[in-house]
Amino acid sequence: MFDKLRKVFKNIIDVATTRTITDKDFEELRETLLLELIENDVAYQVAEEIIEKLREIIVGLKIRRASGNVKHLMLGKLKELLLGFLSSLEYFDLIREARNNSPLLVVFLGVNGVGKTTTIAKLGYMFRVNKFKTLLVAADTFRAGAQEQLAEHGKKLGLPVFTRPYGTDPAAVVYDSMIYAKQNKFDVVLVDTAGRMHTDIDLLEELRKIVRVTKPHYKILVVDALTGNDAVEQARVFNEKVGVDGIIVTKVDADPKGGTILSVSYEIKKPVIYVGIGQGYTDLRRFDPKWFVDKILQ
Ligand SMILES: Nc1nc2c(ncn2[C@@H]2O[C@H](COP(=O)(O)OP(=O)(O)O)[C@@H](O)[C@H]2O)c(=O)[nH]1
Ligand SMILES: [Mg+2]
Repeated sequence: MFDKLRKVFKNIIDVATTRTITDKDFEELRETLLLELIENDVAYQVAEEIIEKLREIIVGLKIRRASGNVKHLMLGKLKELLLGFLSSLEYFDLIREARNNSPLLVVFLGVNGVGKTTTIAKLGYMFRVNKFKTLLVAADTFRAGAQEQLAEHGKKLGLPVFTRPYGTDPAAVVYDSMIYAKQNKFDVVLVDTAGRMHTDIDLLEELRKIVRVTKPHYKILVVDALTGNDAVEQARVFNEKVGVDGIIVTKVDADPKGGTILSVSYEIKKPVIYVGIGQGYTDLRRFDPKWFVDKILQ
């Protein structure tokens, strides 16, 4: 996980702690550093900001004999720098929200293949473990097999799955599912929506309608860590056209880079709330900025 980005930071720490870097030296490092960050899915603007702050940290840093101290000092400052991108965003916890709203309605957005259905199943498992009565809703009434896929997870997890015939207006499906959930005293309703391309106007309109009609407590965007810039673009479009409250980044276990997490939240100023770290039901982790930054600067 994040090996490549870790290496970028390790290199810069090594350079800055073995000799004193002047402004001119830094200018020479700058281009390479920018490219390395971008190659690791760090969005351009984020990379530029990181580099500017790095300059402040390392230019003129006096290297004394006790270089261990310099290294320690630099690590602390870098940690602060990276945390600055993440910790200013207002984090929320779906478990706590489920205690405050009954039933809690959460709609998941995202393009095909990012891991949306799997993530909903993982969250269903998490809620079940925490003793919340949970309903999964198949609001993708378009793609053949979409309902069956969710139903299969429901069966394995022992969670009911609300469906309506293919072709039904997804907004009506979600609306009806909330009536059903209230009647049957569910605590949490998790809605799987159709994932086509984020450039698909019809899909975006369909999602807007779900939001307009059912007023979910949270709209969560699911993106794939491995898609880098694409994930950032998806975040921008979904946030602009539908609205996004929080982000889940999947496939982090298979991501050698690491920049996607920094970049998506920077782009839309919304927090990453969970990360997917595998294909099993327990492979979901509450996102903790400190965990992320520690992994990058290990
Ligand atoms: N390694 C890994 N694979 C994942 C993760 N989340 C989902 N996947 C896989 O991604 C693929 C697509 O998942 P799916 O939930 O069907 O995507 P959807 O089209 O967005 O609903 C499946 O093979 C999942 O097992 C994750 O966190 N890590
Ligand atoms: Mg799906």
